[in-house]
Amino acid sequence: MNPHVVVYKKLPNELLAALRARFRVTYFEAIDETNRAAFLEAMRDADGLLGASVRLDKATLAPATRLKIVSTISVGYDTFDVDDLTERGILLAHTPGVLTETTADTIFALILATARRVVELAEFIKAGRWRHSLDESLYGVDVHSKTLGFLGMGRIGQAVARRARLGFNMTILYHNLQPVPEVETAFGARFLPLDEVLRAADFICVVLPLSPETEKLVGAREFALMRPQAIFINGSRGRIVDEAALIEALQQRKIHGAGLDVFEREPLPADSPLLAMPNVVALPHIGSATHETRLAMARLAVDNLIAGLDGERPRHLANGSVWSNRR
Ligand code: 8YV
Repeated sequence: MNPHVVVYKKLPNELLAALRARFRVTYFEAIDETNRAAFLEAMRDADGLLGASVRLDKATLAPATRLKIVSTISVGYDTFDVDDLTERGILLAHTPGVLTETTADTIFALILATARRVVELAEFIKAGRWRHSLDESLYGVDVHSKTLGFLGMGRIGQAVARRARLGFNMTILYHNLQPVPEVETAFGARFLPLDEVLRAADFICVVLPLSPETEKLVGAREFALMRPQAIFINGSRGRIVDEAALIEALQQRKIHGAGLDVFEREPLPADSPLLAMPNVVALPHIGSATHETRLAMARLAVDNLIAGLDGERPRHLANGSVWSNRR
């Protein structure tokens, strides 16, 4: 019998057809309270899973006793218990690389939009309030030639640093697990302790994966170290930030503003104080959300899944030791 694949995120028709030509496919365009029970039932005899944005922890996947590979349409894999999948010998494939530039574009859009009050002033015109030339009460702050401090310096951080240095002549500071010589050579970036980056930067940009080590990394202590004119940018995972501390820092004007594409809870509740602050630009996790990039991610995730079920090594594994141990 053909392997059983459960898909839990909407796929382009061409990719769904490619899966159906090879496997028995149970297809869900998205998971919600109306179909979650059916999804969990279908997983019980799944050989492969393909999707994104649904938390599939150890307890949820325990009944999936036939599972050989999980292929997530995302670079992040914090929605899984990687240690459990590894212990069970289940491959976890993901989609790094194809979304790097698009996500870096989103992050730089947040930097510009927050600094120059783009959303607030666009609404200003729409509300018919533009009646004379602007005075300083509506001025933004410059981005060019300012100092951008990174928390993290992986693929996406390096792509943002390239935009900042080569496009906007910004000074690059960063804190990371280890120094990244290529960004120091290419962009004059300086590796510093976390607190020094927070103290010195005009913009602080979080580009870290979510892990037990990074969860709540940025809280009240860290916001207190930032400059009052600092703008905080998060384009990675909301739970890296203590969101209550961020709200308090903004309300007490300990920082100047925030550009956020991710939140502790997603979707962000409509009554979040963040949505009532004019100095906050909030986006609904659009990091990689372009037609071109989401298609490329889906294609890569399907290729990873097919490889894993065909007994070949998927291109991008989050737990490569599972493959190595099989050899
Ligand atoms: C989307 C992301 O959340 O790739 C990631 O880790 O956060 C974003 O690209 C993901 O693609 C799920 O739709």
